[in-house]
Amino acid sequence: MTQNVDADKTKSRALREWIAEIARLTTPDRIVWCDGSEDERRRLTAMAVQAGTLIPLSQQKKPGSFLHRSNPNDVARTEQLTFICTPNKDDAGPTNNWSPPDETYAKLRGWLKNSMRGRTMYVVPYVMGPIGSPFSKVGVEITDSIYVVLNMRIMTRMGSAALAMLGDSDDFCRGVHCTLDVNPDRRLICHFPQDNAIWSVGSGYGGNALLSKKCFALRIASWQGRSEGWLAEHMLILGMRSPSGETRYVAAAFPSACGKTNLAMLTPPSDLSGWKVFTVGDDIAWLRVGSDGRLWAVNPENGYFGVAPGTNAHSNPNAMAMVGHDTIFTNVAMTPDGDVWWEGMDTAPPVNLLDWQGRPWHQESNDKAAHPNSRFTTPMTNNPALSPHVNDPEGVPISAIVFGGRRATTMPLVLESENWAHGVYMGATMGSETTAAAAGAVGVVRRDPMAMLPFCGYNMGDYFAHWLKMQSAIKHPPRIFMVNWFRKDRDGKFLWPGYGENMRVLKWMLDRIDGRAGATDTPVGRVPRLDDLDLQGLELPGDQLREDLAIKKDEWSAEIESASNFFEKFGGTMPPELREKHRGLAQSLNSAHL
Ligand code: SAT
Ligand code: MN
Repeated sequence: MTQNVDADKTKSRALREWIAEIARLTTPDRIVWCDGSEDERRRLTAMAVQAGTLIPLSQQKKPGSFLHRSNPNDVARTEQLTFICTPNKDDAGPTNNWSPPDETYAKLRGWLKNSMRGRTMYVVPYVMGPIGSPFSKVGVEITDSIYVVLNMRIMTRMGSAALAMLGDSDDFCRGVHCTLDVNPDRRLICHFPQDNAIWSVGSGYGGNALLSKKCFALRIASWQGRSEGWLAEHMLILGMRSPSGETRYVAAAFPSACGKTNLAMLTPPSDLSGWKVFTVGDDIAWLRVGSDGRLWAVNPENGYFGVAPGTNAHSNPNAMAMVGHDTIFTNVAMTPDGDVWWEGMDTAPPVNLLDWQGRPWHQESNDKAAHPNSRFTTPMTNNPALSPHVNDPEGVPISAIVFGGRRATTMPLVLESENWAHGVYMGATMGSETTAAAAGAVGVVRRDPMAMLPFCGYNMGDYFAHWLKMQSAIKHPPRIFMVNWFRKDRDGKFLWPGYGENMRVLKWMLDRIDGRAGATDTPVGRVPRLDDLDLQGLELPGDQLREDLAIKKDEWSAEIESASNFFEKFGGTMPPELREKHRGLAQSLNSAHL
């Protein structure tokens, strides 16, 4: 057993002491510091293959790629087991699970005692944000999972660069991850924002185990953002280059598994010739006010952890290209010739398919071949649409913020806010039908403010106040919009074709900002009229689009009622400005003739 930490690994005494402390607790057989090198990747991959953690795919069909099958009890984030641990319960707020730090540490220490005996403890230093950016932050994840190390290597800027950035500082996010025996009874994901620390136990899956992602870059970072005056958001960032060569940037928040990755790397329809979309990020944005008074965004991540099912040459051709090599697939189905398959791939399922658990699968089977939350982990450099500005230290300037959800009714295709406060209200009241990204029922509408309900590391009432307060710091605020690609007609058919055609909606937003496109006022915001949208070459019956843009009084009355109930939860922490906005909207809706 090795417990002495090589002094030559890091200049940070705080890091050495912390590693030694966790090693004393977990008593691993050995400690391995990850350097992020290609050689290390090869070595760890070979070990993972040997252990059966990774299954090599056909090197002709998917060069450099592997399949991982997770424990069937461990296939999505577990929100009921995710906790914010602050001394004061109110700091976590009514929408987070809370537990007191001392008790929680004691319980976790009990579980972790000698937990890495016979195992290797990997020390994974990583940077969130571009190397060399003053806005980037260092994290270190201790883990006993090679799968986690190999994923972290794709998802973050991992290894020596992070130790170089840390130097002798003690300012890093301390992440302890131990898979234990993947037993749901001993599974907890705990955040200690005051200690800049995360302890995740008993799960090896995605957002539960890759601590850089939801745990650090959203829950802990949102806490830091509040005290440091910036925003950590569950948003994609995309650039749109117009035919005249100008690029504008949009940040957009949607709940997990609502097509953020597809939107972030959208291919514009050929009718909108000369337009091109570039991806800056597909999941998380750190937003700060620049010296020019605009809002600037960086993507803290280095790769994509995208939902596989539904990804195909039509929904996301760029994603299909990027997962063609050097990708780790989790819980997808495998073909007999060593390729991958999932529902919605647009090719018939091959015979002799193995399902996500490695069992023979037949077309008559009622079960899905790929798990609905099966994923690909791909480096962002694989993305043909990657923005050339993804590593810019200051980020990219944001012209528009978009909030969106998955709603079968009520929400029009697009809605423009009157001003920042109204936009914050739109975000705060956003709702969406639940998806497979989190364990639990699928398809139920829940309020998911700014798509941050599962990811805000503090009281959401205070979070709304922080959003409102940001306005005074942003001299040139982005315009805020709401979108819904998922509205359905009476027969349950989608009213809008979605995917690449969503470009038409984004284009309308830019045209609005530049004063080139019209809109009509409704009591709940501005919507385009049919001829305000660029519909060139799109075959869509006018009535269908009108239905998609309609604001219906009965639906909105129900919406406002349900938002009231949600607001009630927050009691005194709900900013009066939002309550006021809410009352105003309810009144104008009441007196409107729609
Ligand atoms: O499992 S993750 O949290 O990383 C993915 C998601 O929910 O968006
Ligand atoms: Mn997400």
